[in-house]
Amino acid sequence: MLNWLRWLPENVSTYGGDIDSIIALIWYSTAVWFVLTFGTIGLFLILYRRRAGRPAAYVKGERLAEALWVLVPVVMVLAIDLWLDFRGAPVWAKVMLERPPAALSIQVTGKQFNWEVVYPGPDSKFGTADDRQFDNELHVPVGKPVRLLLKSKDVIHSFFSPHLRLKQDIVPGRAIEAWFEATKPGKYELPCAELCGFGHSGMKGWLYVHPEEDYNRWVKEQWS
Ligand SMILES: [Cu+2]
Repeated sequence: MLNWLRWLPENVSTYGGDIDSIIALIWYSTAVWFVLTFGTIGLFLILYRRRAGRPAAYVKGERLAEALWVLVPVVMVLAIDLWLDFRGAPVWAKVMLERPPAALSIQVTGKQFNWEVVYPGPDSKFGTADDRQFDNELHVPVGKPVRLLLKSKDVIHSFFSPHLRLKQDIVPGRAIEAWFEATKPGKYELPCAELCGFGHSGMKGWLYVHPEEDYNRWVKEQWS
């Protein structure tokens, strides 16, 4: 990844690179636009400052020139916007629309101020006796597409994994799907990204990405 995007947390998701390229594009175009705009303002401040012997200009208005000062930047901003849409659409499709068949489904329920993580167990069905719940711990195998069913017991929360580049709002009364495939084993933070009450800042869990063998061992331990 580009050097000056290193302030982002390490990407450990299959689609993270696509997300980062869009972040970079927005970042660059905004930075260039910022420099252009404030550069022009600064330049004009210096060029047209008050100077001894130079009388103030009496401007009656020039319709065409004034219109162009508005219309040219409008066209430029519009072009940048359309370019971002054009580049962003395939990434949106990859992350939101084209979900690969999942190796496992996990239900994550947000509540003030915890993540309740429910596994369907060996029968792969939720709501049966072999379901198991873990608070604030999400265990997954590396290199496998994982489907998340996101729910809330009370208010709006937001499931956020900076390392997976996955952030999805959770709305009470709805079950919202999300997916990811982790590329590197490790322990990663899972904060809530929607101000949800007085305990919001402490609402976080951990994502444990295991090598496949370790994950299978963990499953065996839990459902022995
Ligand atoms: Cu929350």
